[in-house]
Amino acid sequence: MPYQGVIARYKKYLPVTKKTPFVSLQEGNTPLICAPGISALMGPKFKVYLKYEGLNPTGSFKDRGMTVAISKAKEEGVKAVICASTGNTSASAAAFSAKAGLKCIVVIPQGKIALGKLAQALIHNAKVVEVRGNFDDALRVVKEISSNYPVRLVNSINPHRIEGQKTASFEVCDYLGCAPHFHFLPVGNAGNITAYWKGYKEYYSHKKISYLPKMCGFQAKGAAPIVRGYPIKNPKTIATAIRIGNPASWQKAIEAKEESGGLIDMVSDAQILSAYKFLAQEEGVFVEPASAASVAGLFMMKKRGYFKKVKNKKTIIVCTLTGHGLKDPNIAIKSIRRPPTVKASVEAVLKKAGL
Ligand code: AN7
Repeated sequence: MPYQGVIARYKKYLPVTKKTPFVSLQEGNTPLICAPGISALMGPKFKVYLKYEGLNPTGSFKDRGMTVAISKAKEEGVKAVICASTGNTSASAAAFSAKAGLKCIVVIPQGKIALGKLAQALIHNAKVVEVRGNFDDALRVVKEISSNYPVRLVNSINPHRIEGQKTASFEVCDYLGCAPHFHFLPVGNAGNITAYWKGYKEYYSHKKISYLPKMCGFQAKGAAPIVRGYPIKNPKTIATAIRIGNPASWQKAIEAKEESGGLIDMVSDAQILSAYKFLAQEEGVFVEPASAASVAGLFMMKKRGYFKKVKNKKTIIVCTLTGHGLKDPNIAIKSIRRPPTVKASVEAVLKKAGL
């Protein structure tokens, strides 16, 4: 059977029945890439893998949850869906709604959405509305609209989103043949850390894995409500995807951290950009800045001596890279020097190319 998306592959673990229409773009089945550059920095007893979610059909992990949320909406006769978004949720909701023939309304913070994501929501014909405010303001508005009008909320407060997203941990375990020892990922609204942890626990209870990983989540320093312990009124970070001051799954993220014996910490924009460049230049993997928070967090914890106590002969670490680098081309261009322009001659090009 050719691959048909996460619902077809993992339906046994998902809230679907024979009556559920599978609305799929063949999401999931993303590569778990061996990262020799990062592994070398960690030391000989460590093996680091990158779960490259940027290779989903709309370029982010959101597609895993969206296929389930939109399929269930379709099954239940819903005609329209709505979401607030820092960009990727809206791109995914717009694409799956197009496929399902649903109306899609997207509410985004004005001027704070990466270019690629806005292009996606628009070209898939979502009704895009910008609000003067941040993601948290947008979420407040769409929650209220969805409880008073016949339109289904497809943010990660919708439990079907979490159900779909947990398939990423199934894939990690199926690929490795075991669980990782540590799982690093960025945290914004905290749906993904919630979903991964749920997935790992389910695989553990089905005896597919014999131990559980420690969940290590990272917020951006200027948008780190969970780390600081209070909501952030004006969250700030270049990683616009995780520019969130009051995460919807705050409590669930704390549970994931505590139950797994992991941590939730924060990394600066400078650390994020440095990991972003490392991934592109040493591993050949282009991600959007928010995604690099997982690797930035890994580098920081290594420096702090977090792994000194680890006794395993071989420690497996997975870092989730949540979104593709092409989502936010402006950041890439801004963070590297512009290319020089020279005369169209062999000598001039050779001189500049440093050959
Ligand atoms: C690339 O699209 O919240 O902690 O509205 O796009 O599950 O929120 C995006 C979040 C990490 C954080 N990396 O995940 C949205 C949105 C990328 C993201 C996160 C997001 P959660």
